Amino acid sequence: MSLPVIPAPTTTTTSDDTCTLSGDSAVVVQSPELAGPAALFVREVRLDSGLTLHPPVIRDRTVDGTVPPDETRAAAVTVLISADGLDGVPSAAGVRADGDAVDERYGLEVTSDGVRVWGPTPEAVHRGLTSLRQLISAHLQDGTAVLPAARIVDGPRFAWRGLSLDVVRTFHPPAEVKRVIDMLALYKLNVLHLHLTDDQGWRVEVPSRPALTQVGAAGAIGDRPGGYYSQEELADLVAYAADRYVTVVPEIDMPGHTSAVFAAYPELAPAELRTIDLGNGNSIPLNALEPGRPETWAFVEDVLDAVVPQFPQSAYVHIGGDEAWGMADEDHAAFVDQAAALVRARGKRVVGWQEIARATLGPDDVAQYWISIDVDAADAGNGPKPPEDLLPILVEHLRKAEGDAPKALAAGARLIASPTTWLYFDRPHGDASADPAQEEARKRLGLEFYGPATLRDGLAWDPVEDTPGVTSTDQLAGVEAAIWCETITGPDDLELMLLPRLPGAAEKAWSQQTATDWPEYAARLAEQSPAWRNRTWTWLQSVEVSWR
Ligand code: TNX
Repeated sequence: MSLPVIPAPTTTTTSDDTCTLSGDSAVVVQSPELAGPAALFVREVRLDSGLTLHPPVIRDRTVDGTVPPDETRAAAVTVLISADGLDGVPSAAGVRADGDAVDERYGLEVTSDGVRVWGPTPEAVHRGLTSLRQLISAHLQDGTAVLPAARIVDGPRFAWRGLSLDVVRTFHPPAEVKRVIDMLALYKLNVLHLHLTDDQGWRVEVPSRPALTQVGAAGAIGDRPGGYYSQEELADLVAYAADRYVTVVPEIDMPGHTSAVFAAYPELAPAELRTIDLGNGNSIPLNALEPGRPETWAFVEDVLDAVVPQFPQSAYVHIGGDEAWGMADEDHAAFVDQAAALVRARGKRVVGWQEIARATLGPDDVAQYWISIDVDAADAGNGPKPPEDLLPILVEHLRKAEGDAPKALAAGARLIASPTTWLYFDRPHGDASADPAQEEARKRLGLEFYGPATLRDGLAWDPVEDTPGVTSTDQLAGVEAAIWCETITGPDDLELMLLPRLPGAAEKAWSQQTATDWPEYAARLAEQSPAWRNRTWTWLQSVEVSWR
């Protein structure tokens, strides 16, 4: 029997016994460093399901100093540091965004006497408690959770498991970003990649360059409100994420996608500004930061000096590098090389979109593979349909892109798998919604030229098999979904495009089971809806899933 846990655990065995958790149940902490994960677990269970467990007890005293519950009254959840029985679980491939080598493997045992969750590190125990959260939500009825007896041993396939969030095309306020962090945490995703800068806006403070936020943050796409995260707000977001074992990685997109920089500091723009008119009221800028000018590098240094310290957990800085349309190849490569050197000089590692492979990469670098669009289909007009004037530029871009992943690998760099085909959540939903009100939103959301994809389509791939040039898990840093917000106007739109796809991305990033059977997955997915409802998260109520 498979348990309603996403991502699917490495090994699960079940038996006929049950264990009942109720408001009388406590969490018993066997070593003090687990007090944090235990307290977080109790808070999250309450938000997921309404079930209020007793505050955690460190053996015989409560963490917050109040009177301990009578431990004999009800089954308890015991958490402990131990590597018992975890030898058979492979260790994670790839690299973590925080640069650490943290063992996330855990065990979870439900017997008629209670629940035991263990792992060699507090983070491992936290991952195990996350599986337990899902079991509780799926089995809760009338205030008690009757859990099936089971033994799970589990660990991640990949170390880097993330979501790239576009906060430029639509500015998502901090409270909404926290909801997204909550979603990541529930599915054992551990990276939030914030796409902080683009043509339409600049969303992070650089005190030495005040116009970036005073001018560059003013707008978004169309007449959507602008905004930026103050240093205090970012510190709060980064800490909120860290408490949930999520690392926030900043992206400063350059040398292209820099119209907001040029609006703030026109002296950094090329002498002659060029754009392609798309004929539909939109245009695509062909302007980039120029590597040959000293003021470009004074600017990049100022930005890195201000931004890097705002993301203390991240071992990486994402330098963008994508779609520097209109820029000569050698200028792009020269720019990326120097930007990367400035990142390394600040003690951080380099990650960028796959186009950075055209510069000089090394084994510590990470290139994010995204362009899985079929170039011949695009060229023949059979595939995705971009605006007509863009087609020649796009086709040239796609042809060059074919060499990126193999080139990065040949340089010893790792890839993050973010293929547009399966992990771009701004692709329209192909499944109809059971809720007629959602059908209007569904038809409006997502970039048309990608074509729609169903939830089932989203599962039918493998990160190793479907990334060009990759033959072993360790060539990947991990897996990251991306959500771009050209069509997304606010929180409801954002959540409708993230859910229910996000757990599917987590399945690919974490689960050791490489083949995913849709009906089996859909049954597990259906069990997620009670928690989503309790958390007031919006999700596409796909007619292909029998939601609870
Ligand atoms: C390409 S993905 C972009 C973004 C767009 C996205 C739309 C990438 C690195 N660049 O600027 O928002 O397509 O899906």
